[in-house]
Parts: sequence; structure tokens; C-alpha cells
Amino acid sequence: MKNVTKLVVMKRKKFIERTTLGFSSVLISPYVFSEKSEFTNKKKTAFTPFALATWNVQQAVTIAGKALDKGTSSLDAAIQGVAVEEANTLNTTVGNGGAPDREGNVTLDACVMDSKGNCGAVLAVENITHVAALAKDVMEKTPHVILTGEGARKFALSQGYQAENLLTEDSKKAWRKWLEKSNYQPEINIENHDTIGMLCVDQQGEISGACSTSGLAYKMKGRVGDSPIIGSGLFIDNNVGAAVATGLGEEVIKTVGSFLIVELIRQGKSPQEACEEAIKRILTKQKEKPSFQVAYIATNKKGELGAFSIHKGFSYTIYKNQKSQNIDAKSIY
Ligand code: SD4
Repeated sequence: MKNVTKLVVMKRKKFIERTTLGFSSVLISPYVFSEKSEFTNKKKTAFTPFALATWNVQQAVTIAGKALDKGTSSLDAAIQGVAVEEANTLNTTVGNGGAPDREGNVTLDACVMDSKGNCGAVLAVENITHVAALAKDVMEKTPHVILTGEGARKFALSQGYQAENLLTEDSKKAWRKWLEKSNYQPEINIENHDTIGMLCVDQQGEISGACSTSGLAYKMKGRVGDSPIIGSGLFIDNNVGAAVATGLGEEVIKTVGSFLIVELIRQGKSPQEACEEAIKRILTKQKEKPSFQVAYIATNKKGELGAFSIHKGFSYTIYKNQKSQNIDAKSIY
């Protein structure tokens, strides 16, 4: 009995050593450990949960990560995490305070996908802040996967969501200034960044994700990007891995980017190699250096991470083992 206990302690020690080497070790170390209970001889498996998100969103990943540490499911943790940015009026690319379309309407897009392959999405919704939670309600409480516009708004109100004015004074001022020239040229990493895409792995090793955005500033009314499109903005296959996108949605949709990354991981690529390949697919169609940004983050079942973008300036944030860290991603240019 003593020897068994010693073995368990040694295995634990090894696990702790492996998982406290810092975040770079995430790329090489497995995040699963198992041990045999000395009483039941039954194999127990525990995963070190983590939350991974696009851009510099320390508070959002910390909320999600702490929920995961307490045993919250990966889907609920991802929704709680993105809700932080949805409520942040200073983030002009997500939720309340999001930049409007060219007619002055703030229209939001979001989707969620869980470890069982269930998914839900809402497109071009007005007056509702927490659209990722709404996407989960579409998934769980309706026979559909996608609700758009007025239908999504009505469904939200029927579920008790409050209608709010999402156009802040600052966003209104910036829009009026934009109207003076009405020049639609989304700037790399500046005007349209900060869409939140979050991937969470819970203590059971189940992967889920959520993606939430107000889309591109001053888009045409009715325009929808990649973020709420399952397979483009987000894709999860719990047996393989997960990916989420940010940047110019039109280019992500044309290559079904997140699905592509998960399929490349299935074929044996690392998440990093898969993200790089997905960016290269976009670039093969460009004759010149593109003026737009696209970026991806991904994970596989072993907890190895990938992140890559077209242009410099993209970063991602991870919370794991009670620490959050923002990391610059590699890029082509
Ligand atoms: C879109 N992909 O609507 C979104 C925009 C975005 O950071 O990601 N911004 O095309």
C-alpha cells in the first residue's frame, strides 16, 4: 500500500512539474494525468482546464478560467468569458458599444458550439447585449440552429433578455465622423479588432467555444461575417480539437477557416501548422500583400495550441493554472 501511495505522489509531482513550467510548456506538454486509486483500483482522469481567446482579453479569460477551475462546463465557461467583452462598452467590436453599420444600427453576431457537436447562432441581432448566451438558447430551446435579425430579437425578449440601446455616444460620434467621407476601408488591427472568440477545455477534457462580434464597423445593413457561421468563425470536434477566427470575415468564410483547421489537425498537423496552413490558403488567392487581417487560434485534444495571423499585431490570451497571459502570435508579415 505504501509503495502505491509513493507512486501516486511521484506521478502527481511529475504532473505539477510539467504543468508549472510556464505557458510555453503548453505547446509540448500533455495536460492529462491519470492515477489508480489505491482503494478502488479504478482509473481516474483529470484535465487541467484552460480558456483561450483572441486578442488581449485578460479579464474575459480569467472569468472563464476560474469558472472552469470550479468545475463549470466548457460551454458555460466560454459564454461567461465572452459576456465580459459583450458588456464592455469600450470594446467597439463586440456587444454593447459595438460600432454600428453605415446606417447607425448596432447589429451583433454570435455562435456557440459544444463538445457534442451541438451549435447555435444568432445573426444581425439588435438591442441585445449577450448574444453568445442567446445563441446557446437558440441551440437548446428551439428546433433550429440559426435565428436572424428581428426573429432573434423577438426570441431574446421572449426569453427575458432586456432590450437595450447599444449605440454609445462615443460610437455615435465616430460613426458621424465616418459619414463625412463614408470611405469603407477597414484598417488592419485598428478599426475592426477585438472580436472575441473563446475556446474552453473543462475538467472532463470537453471542448466548447463561443464567438461574439458586432462585425465590421460601417458595414452595409444586413452584412454578416464569419463569426456566427459554424465552420468559419468557430468549429469544435471534441475528438480532434477546435479553432476560432478573427479578422476580415469575408476571407474566413471563403476558406471555411475554422473547419479547415480542425480537419488539418485530424490529418496529423499540429494546431500551429494547421493555423499557418489556413492563413496560407487565404493568401494563395491574393495577388499582392493584402491590406486586411485574418487570425486564428486553435487547440488539439492534447492541449497543444496554435495561433497565426496575416499581419503582425494579433495576440491571444490564455488562462491556465490560475494564471492569465497575453501572447503575441506569429504572422506572415
Ligand atoms: C467579422 N470576423 O465580422 C469579424 C470581425 C472581427 O475582430 O473579427 N473583428 O468579419
